[in-house]
Amino acid sequence: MGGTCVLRGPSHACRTVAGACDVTEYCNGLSPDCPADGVASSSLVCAQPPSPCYLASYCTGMSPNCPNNPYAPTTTQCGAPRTCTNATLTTAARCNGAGTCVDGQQQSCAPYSCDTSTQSCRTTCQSQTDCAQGAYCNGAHCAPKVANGGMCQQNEACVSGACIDNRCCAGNCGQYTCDTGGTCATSCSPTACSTSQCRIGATCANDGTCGAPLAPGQPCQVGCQCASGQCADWYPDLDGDGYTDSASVRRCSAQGGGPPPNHHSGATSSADCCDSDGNARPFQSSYFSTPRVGCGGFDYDCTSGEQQRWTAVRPCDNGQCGSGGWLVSQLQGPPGCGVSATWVLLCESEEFICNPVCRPVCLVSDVEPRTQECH
Ligand SMILES: [Ca+2]
Ligand SMILES: [Ca+2]
Repeated sequence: MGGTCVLRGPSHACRTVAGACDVTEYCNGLSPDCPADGVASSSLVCAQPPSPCYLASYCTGMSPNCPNNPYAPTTTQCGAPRTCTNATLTTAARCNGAGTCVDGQQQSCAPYSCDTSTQSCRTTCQSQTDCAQGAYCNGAHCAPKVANGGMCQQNEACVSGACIDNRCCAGNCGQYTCDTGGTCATSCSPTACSTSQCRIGATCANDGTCGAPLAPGQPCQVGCQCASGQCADWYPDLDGDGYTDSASVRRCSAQGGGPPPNHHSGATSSADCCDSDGNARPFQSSYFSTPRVGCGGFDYDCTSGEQQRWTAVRPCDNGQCGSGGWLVSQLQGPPGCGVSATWVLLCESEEFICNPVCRPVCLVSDVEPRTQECH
């Protein structure tokens, strides 16, 4: 049976695909032969990257086979991104150039801290928190903190947090200086007259402690201890009664060199016997019923003895009628200084008793409580 062959058209694939980069050839309806074998162009992606550290694979334009996926370069970020916490920067995970993702490395930002807004290490500072622990912001740059004994200009510069007169110190020295080892002095020598133990502006008191310069009237040994700059012998009249002790004392002078308050430049002719009670003084004529303030005793007139104001006794017996006197026996005597007893204002006779001789019977008719006064 004869027949007529018809050439196949473009709807008929005439060669099977042999690879990812092969293309299908179709009959063209003009020739009985399948067109020449062709391959895909080099712009065709033939394999997607199997993991982040590989690149897409492109056809070569010459082979029907898809080449292996190339490795992503080492600049490729693949896993956890870069982070910065406190002062530790963790770099982003990156490809190793051989298809493997490698975790990021940790780096210290010290002496700076992390800038969390950019997840990076700071390179300048504006405040102390811009620096890592153990560093401080010096101008615009972080620097390591200084150990005790080192030089400093601010407290933040010191490990201890205490910059004393430009030296880092173990603590706040108060009025004391800090030595080259960073230790605070704890005592001073009153006559040293230097700032080696007391800080500038402070002076050393007689008890070996540093403090504010001594006020006029405070005990001193040398002028450098005193606010006035002068220490001299003065005679104290602390109670202000006009009489001073016969012995002088070393005291800080007033500003300008004069005597401090309640002191005189020379002893008075009669020495005060109790300079803490203005009522106790030479030639005191009054009597007192309470002991001297600060001194005790009742020698208010500085005569080295306590003289009683009221010495009369009036027992109101044995015929001793009359007025004025302590209601005590002759043997008992008047009460001592400051002691209270009964004072007879009047005892009088209303009758006589005769056995064997006649004498009046005295009766107490008026008394009052009274306290013995002395001076
Ligand atoms: Ca006095
Ligand atoms: Ca006296």
